[in-house]
Amino acid sequence: MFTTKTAFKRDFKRKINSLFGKSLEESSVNDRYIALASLLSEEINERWMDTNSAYLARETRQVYYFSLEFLVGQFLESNLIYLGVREACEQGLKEMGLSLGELIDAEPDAGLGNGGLGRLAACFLDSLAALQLPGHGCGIRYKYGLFSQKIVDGYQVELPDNWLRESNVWEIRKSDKAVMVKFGGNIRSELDNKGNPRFIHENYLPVMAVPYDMPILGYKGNVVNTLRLWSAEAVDQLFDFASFSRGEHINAVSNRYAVEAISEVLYPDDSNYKNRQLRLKQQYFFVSAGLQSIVRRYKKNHSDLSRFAEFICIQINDTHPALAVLELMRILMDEEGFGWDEAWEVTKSTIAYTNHTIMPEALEKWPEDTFRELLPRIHMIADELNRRFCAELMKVYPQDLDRVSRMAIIGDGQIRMAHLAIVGSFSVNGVAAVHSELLKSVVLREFYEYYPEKFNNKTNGITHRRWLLKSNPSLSELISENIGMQWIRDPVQMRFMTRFKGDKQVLGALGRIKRDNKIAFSNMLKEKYGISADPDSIFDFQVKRIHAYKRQLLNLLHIMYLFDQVKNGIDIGPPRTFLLAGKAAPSYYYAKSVIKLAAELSQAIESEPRCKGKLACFFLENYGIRLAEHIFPAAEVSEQISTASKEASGTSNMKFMMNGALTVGTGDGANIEIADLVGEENFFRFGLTVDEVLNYYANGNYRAVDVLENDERLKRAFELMRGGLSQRVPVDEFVGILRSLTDYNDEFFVLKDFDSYVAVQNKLAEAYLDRDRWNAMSLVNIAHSGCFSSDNTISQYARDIWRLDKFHF
Ligand code: 26Q
Repeated sequence: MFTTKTAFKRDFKRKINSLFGKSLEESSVNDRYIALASLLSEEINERWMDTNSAYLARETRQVYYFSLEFLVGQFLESNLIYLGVREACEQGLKEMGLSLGELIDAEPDAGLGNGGLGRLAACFLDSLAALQLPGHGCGIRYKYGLFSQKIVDGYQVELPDNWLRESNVWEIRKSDKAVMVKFGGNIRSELDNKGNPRFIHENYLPVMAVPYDMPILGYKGNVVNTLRLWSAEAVDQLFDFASFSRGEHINAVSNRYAVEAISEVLYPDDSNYKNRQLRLKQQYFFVSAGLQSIVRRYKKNHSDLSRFAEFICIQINDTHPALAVLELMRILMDEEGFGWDEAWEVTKSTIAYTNHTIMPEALEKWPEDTFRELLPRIHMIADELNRRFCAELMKVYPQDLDRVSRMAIIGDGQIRMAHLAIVGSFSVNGVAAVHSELLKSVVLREFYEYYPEKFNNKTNGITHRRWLLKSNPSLSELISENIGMQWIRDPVQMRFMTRFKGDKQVLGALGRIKRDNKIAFSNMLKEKYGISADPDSIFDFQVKRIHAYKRQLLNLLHIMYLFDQVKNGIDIGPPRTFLLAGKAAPSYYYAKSVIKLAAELSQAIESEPRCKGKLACFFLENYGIRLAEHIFPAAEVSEQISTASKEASGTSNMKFMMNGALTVGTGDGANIEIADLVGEENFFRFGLTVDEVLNYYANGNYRAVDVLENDERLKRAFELMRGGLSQRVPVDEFVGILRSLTDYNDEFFVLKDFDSYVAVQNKLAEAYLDRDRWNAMSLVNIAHSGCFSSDNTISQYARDIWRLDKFHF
């Protein structure tokens, strides 16, 4: 592998010639991107093979992270950094008159996730490899990732994300490792020669699961783990030659389409369960394929499947892969001849479950009928498991049949996936301290009482390599200059930066870096979106999925208030630019309306001359990993304003903090841990606490209209929303939003928290005037952010749940 720029230039030109039959001059930007990525792949693939054979030879315990989402984004630049050749490439390309940045930009984003949960899976893979731990991902190779978002006339329009159009250089198709997944049909039972029943699956629809493996390279190490993504393909018999010959071309291929639809597209819903049969097919498809391939690999060098849990651990990312419990039972019993008890022992010692939500509407429940029809054998196993579990509960709570039916796996004609996941696993964790406590005391209380030993907390984290080292090189440099480079391996050492919180020089440098990043961001906005954002204003961001509980509306209400102040000639302090971004689920009407409101407010402010140089607000189109990497380095304020108790953890809060933004936040999710670390004086906290929110829900004594009646600022904002923003907008455009606040009594306490939100925003504006003080606060946040590196999170999973050892070559 090249290490000098001269060697690089030679290899690069050869690669272009051999791949495309073109000279360097004739090649396109995309050709060059592919050539560079292929060069890296050659090196990565060697290390990959070495890692795999070492794992196999040493029978290392392996973890598999099962997830329906992996929001991995781009790989080229990280891989360059991790291999230690970024400089050589950049210089070499420069000498050939080419820009590395242009090639990096040419890589499509792998947007195979909705938001937090999918990105978490990606950060975890990065940390596993960096820490040299044997952990791999298992998911679906969606042909289309999360839709790309256009804003047309203020409305969200969804376009397909065809990320595979130009081929994916990092993946390798492994046809020889394909497995069969069976849907539908019926189950016949017969007695084997010992008189035990055997179950035979007949008349099923076979679906071929073909794995595509992507290498996950560790930071400057030799470990390369695997992200295995499954693609659904029809078996050849499905092509109906008879129909085709009769000229019924559509019929002939329709079965094939029905099968391939399974891995066609990622469902764009988050935090809201919807009963969609294809979604259940996706879940079973990848869980079955993943487990079959793990069992097959296991049998290569183990004869005794009863020791499976000693060597294999499966972490399921929310309940989406919870069918793993039933599928592992099926494989062990039907294919490996285990009895129930023996199979159950193995299954529940192999699987661990992470919960990511407490919103009841997000809990997955599948109608039993759908289940029975689509997965007849899996349904039988679920039924038997439920029968046994209920019998067990009856013994413990003989007087409380209600409790037994509340805790049952199957009830009201539905399969409750969370109950299945808890019963079938040895560990249940939440994703931030407060969230894990709420699971124990409220959402899953009865399960906690029954299985206290299973419950634990693992606060989320983010990979500091992508979210700081790669995306904010100048801040990384400043840290290294002051405390050395050890923090890259051991991010908690970023704490040493607190030494400089009184150092004018370091604080000045920090301020200049932020300013430069803001200018770079403004330039990008101008070029790509035609938006002018003033780098002399406070850059305040709220970027995340649009959801009522995340309260983008609260942010907008405050901006409307400032808008009004400015129009009335009242000073609002330092100039401010509010930037919002995020996608709405296509069928989530309310969320789409919030986007329209942001867009209309933005327009209204832009067309108001008095706002110039004082106030601006923009909604940025198509939030995703790529845009996020530009946003965090330029951010000064991070809006984390969910209704207390609703956000399980949040992870953008950590990314902002790591890049020196100060948080305006409620006491929710990981915000609480952030505030604890940096201290209240370095955090802008506001709003109802978790206990207050829960009390209001319990007592039903909140009256939203009373709050509205007594607040002139809110009344003015309501007028703006009732046609006051623009003549073009019909007066009832935002009626859904307004009704949610009044007629539906403001479920998320937007009006209730408005006053304390405005107060904390005023405090923030005041604090910004003292720049040394502000930079010191920013520095303290950066210094403590190392605690939220996913390296820490993964070390805790590895120690407490997976019992993994670091792998030594
Ligand atoms: C379920 C059934 C049917 C269709 C879709 C879904 C579905 C899909 C995605 C349900 C939920 C999701 C995603 C949830 C999610 O991203 N949750 C976030 O997880 C983060 C990582 O733990 C937390 O930081 C966030 O607080 C949490 O909202």
